[in-house]
Amino acid sequence: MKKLVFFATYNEAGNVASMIERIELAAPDADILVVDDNSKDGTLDILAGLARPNLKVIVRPGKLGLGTAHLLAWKYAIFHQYDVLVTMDGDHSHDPADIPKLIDGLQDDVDMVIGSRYAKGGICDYTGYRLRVSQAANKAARLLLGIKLTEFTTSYRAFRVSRLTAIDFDTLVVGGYSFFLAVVVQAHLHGLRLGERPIHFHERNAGVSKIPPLEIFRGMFNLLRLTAICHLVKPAHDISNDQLHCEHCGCDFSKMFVDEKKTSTKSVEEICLNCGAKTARGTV
Ligand SMILES: Nc1nc2c(ncn2[C@@H]2O[C@H](COP(=O)(O)OP(=O)(O)O)[C@@H](O)[C@H]2O)c(=O)[nH]1
Ligand SMILES: [Mg+2]
Repeated sequence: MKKLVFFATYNEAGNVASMIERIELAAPDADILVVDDNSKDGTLDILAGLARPNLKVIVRPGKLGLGTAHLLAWKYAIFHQYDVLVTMDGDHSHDPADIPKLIDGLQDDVDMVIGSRYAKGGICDYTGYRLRVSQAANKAARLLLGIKLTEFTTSYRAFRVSRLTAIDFDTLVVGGYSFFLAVVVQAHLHGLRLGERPIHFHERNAGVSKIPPLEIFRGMFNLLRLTAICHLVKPAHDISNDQLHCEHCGCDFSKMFVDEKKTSTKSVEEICLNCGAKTARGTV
């Protein structure tokens, strides 16, 4: 079984080397992919010094966002024909020792396993306001979406790669951290079997959180939008998740089409998840 473990980095100089060491210990047979958005704190120098055959680093030209970094990792895993993809944060909030447990979860006829802080046996080290917001957001998601999970928002997940293309990637190009909730909803709508395993979620090790202060409002709006989609919208148009070559950066799999709904017309945009190039393709 070919396994890929992925995390995104933006200014994680204090964490990146130890993350890779701990992943190698927990999953010695896995390859590791890091997508960095041109960190300026020395993360890239550290990664360059770690050159090893099982490590691939993709450096994007600037801060293109966490969601598109994850989508690029999905496309990388599909293009390179991995069987299993594990995604996680790069700040030690997610304990790499849990990787085998998440991968094991795929065996019970499950296509996507979420590492849950709120499942029986799970632990979240947040305290006070942040704990209450996180608990409330996940409870609200369960209630409004009607999806029987306890965790919707962490990025710690294992995927059966062959099932990723059942999801319409176009629906996942949403801003900020809303990506992770959108993935659960779209996976559910497109028939993927979802499961959970309890995890211990730790405070980040070094550095600072990159969550913008107003993200909570975007998250609330996104939950309402996804609730409507979940209950009212049937996955409609044909899914095209083809691996498309980007003429700007030369990457063989990073380009995708995104429908932009304008008032009366629908325009299609090409975006590259690797270099950020955007091109309008006209209206349909
Ligand atoms: N490549 C990339 N990584 C990001 C970006 N934003 C956050 N990250 C990484 O995503 C992971 C989670 O971010 P973090 O700030 O810890 O979010 P929090 O744990 O929810 O506070 C960390 O490894 C960050 O370095 C981004 O825009 N681009
Ligand atoms: Mg974090």
